[in-house]
Amino acid sequence: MNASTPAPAPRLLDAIRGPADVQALTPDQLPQLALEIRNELIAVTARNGGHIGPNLGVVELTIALHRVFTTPEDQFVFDVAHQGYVHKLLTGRGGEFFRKLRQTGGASGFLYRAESPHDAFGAGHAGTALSAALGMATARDLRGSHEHVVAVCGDAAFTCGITLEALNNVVSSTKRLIVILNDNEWSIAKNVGAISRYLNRISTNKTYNKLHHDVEAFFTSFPTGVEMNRVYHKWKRETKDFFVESSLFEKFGLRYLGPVDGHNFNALVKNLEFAKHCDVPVLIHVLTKKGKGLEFAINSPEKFHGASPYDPVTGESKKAAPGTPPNYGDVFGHALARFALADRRIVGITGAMPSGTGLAHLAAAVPGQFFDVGIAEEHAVLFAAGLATKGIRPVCAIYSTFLQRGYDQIIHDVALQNLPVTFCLDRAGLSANDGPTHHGLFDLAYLRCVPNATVMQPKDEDELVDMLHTSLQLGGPAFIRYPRGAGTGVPIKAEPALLPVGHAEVLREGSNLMIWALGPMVQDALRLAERLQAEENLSVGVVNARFVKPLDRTLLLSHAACIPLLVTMEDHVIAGGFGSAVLEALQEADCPVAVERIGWPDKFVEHGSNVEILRAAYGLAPDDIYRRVLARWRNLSTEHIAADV
Ligand SMILES: Cc1ncc(C[n+]2csc(CCOP(=O)(O)OP(=O)(O)O)c2C)c(N)n1
Repeated sequence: MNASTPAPAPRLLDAIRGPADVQALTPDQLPQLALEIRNELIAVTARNGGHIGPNLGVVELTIALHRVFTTPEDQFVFDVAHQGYVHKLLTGRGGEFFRKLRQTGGASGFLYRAESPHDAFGAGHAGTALSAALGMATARDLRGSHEHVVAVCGDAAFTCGITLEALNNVVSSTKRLIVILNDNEWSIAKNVGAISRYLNRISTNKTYNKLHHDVEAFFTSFPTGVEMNRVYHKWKRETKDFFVESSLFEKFGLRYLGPVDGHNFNALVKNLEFAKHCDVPVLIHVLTKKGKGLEFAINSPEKFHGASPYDPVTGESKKAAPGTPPNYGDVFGHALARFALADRRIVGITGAMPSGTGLAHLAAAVPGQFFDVGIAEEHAVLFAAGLATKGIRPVCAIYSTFLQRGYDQIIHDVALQNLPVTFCLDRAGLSANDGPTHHGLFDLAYLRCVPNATVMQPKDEDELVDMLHTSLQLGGPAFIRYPRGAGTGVPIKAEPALLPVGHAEVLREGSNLMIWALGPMVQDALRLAERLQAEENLSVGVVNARFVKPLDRTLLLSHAACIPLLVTMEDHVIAGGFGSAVLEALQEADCPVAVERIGWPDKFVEHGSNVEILRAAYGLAPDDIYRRVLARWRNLSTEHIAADV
């Protein structure tokens, strides 16, 4: 810049340190703030990836919320919390912290109570906002305080059972709760189900829209603020009969307002001000555009719901390095489509994740054998159980972390009746930049205690296809877990193999140590064995465990009988996982062999830039594991020598 170049005007956004700064802006500055926020969201997510579409859609809504309410005294509960980036930018989490969104040391991609006092309730899973907000509003009433509680729910949250359970309880729990229904007609894919169709009818219905405009006209003739109570009562009298009594939400006892243009500051602020003064729970139906302000995100809402890094001008995703193997999810989806074409009894079920799970391939190949049930994992599992009673072979594709929702149905409905349902758990292990709400680190612990369950994990994507094929021949429930992202690049056999259930695969013999590894840890185990052999001259064997349940006890006990140290490796928490299954089997056989268990500790693992960084942070980098195993081996050798002496 030379002396004659004018300095760029300072951004309004850079002066925002909290809600007071948002409230100090004049109304005519708000569009400029919105523009700056959108530019920041695009710049950061283009580099780091993230939930760009949902956040672009709630820029005006979030600014309006912070104009009308004052956090942290007032409290916002965002459903899923993937749309909380704008809230972060307005509550002192901009600048470098935001630029490192979803990276080690930067802002999380969701909301956390530990990250900011402005995050009243953490989330990452869908459908929790209304229940949590209702609890908070009820606590406020019990304590006699006066703050406002606002739940911000997407339209897809209303496909979740919990949201409907909360809705059923609103009126009996509190008189003061504000619910924002942020309706953009999309879940990750297009929203599904009867409620979605109902909302669509409201937002396109002329009577509702007329009502909305009349309400708007009414409001614009009155000042806001101190006058509001009088205005409200007059308005209530005059419009009593005008309320659309048939509104679903009115039937649940909530005052329905809307639909409101979610990109119009004036309309948003007026409706929020109005709701703030109501003495009944209020639902404001806000219509927004997912991806607003970014043409390609508007045109491809599914791709830009949660995008990987992209070109901010063209929208093209950053290309994977040449030769990158296909994702586990895609391999699974293609294989299932192939199996389903050959066997019409096979169907696939997703809870609102057709592309994430790979089931979109099934939907494209055989749409009649594909079901998207919305964000309704409990229903997905139970629906599968029902299908299975009639000879259908359902495959439920649900991320490891989201299957936690369907646990009772797994036990009570599927396993107890020994129904043949296959569960495919993508994202087993870390989902690094998403963080603790999305890591799939608990499934082995919660599944291997369930009678009748077969629980397995492939070492590569070809074995995943074998496992899927094998599971479809079983007479009871089967669970296949596999990690996020690319496979190992092995070729997929033309015809899948039927795996012998409960049999592990010895990949390398050894006489000093035997490593029993699960899933992607098999590759780590092979490298570890090589290195121990090369650097310490140890004879190290490797077993691809394949089945956690039933465990290959015969092979395990044969190793335990002649090898002094067994090592288990898993991408799962140590507590209750694969290593624990090994320990239990050895203990039951009274077999006193030393076992070193490698896995994640008893902690919630935060988000990080990538898996390698997080592994290093928890002492699970390959070097750490090498040192740990070697130290255990040396200790053991010393103990043996001492015992011999
Ligand atoms: C229990 C659960 N299942 C699935 C998901 C994956 N997921 C994240 S956001 C989302 C869609 C949310 O749609 P909506 O609430 O309408 O918000 P929008 O993104 O459209 O703003 C889904 C299915 C999740 N977070 N939690």
